[in-house]
Amino acid sequence: MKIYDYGIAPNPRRVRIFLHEKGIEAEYEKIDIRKREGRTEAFLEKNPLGGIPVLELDDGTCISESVAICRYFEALHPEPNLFGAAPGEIAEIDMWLRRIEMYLMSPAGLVWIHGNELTAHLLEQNPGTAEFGRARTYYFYDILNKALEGKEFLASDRYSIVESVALPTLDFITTLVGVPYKAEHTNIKTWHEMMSARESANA
Ligand SMILES: N[C@@H](CCC(=O)N[C@@H](CS)C(=O)NCC(=O)O)C(=O)O
Repeated sequence: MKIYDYGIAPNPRRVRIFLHEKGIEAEYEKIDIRKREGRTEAFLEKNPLGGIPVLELDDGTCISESVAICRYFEALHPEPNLFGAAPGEIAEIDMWLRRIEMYLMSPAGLVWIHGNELTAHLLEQNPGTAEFGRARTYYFYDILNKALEGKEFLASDRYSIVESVALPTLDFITTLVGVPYKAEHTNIKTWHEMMSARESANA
């Protein structure tokens, strides 16, 4: 099996961080998304949406979506458990995964697509959509900051997949997208620094 990957892209990085935390080694093949290699006819056969990461199994089955790929590896290697053990923990982890995806990555994605010069060649940008995305990102930063009050980890009292997903998401949004959290978001800053200091952050 192998994983189609691209170094600085946030979604493939989620999987690399997760696998590092689980102690799993994988084979990677680079798909240069800047050269639109994920949009070739051959790659669209693997993922009709054209994005990476994609996990290709030995029988040719292709699994896309970063969290689904992580879930596959968790099922294959249940320990260390990163998707939750007790029902409440499983649900909290799922809740935060969905929140990070829908209320952080999605609005920040609007800023990336409609407000960044690096994506200007892809479509006719709408500055109003970028502004909407920016406002919604800040709205979620406030919620995230409050949720992290007195907590080391977001969903549980231990490291989980939520951290593997949230770190590259936050790195992407605060750097490439250009929507940094505010100075008052001290809990996000502490969490961000702690997760960035883990060995897996370099995976
Ligand atoms: N929801 C997907 C998002 C996949 C995605 O958008 N990947 C980006 C890289 S971070 C990509 O391949 N962009 C290039 C493209 O879509 O052509 C996931 O979680 O894997």
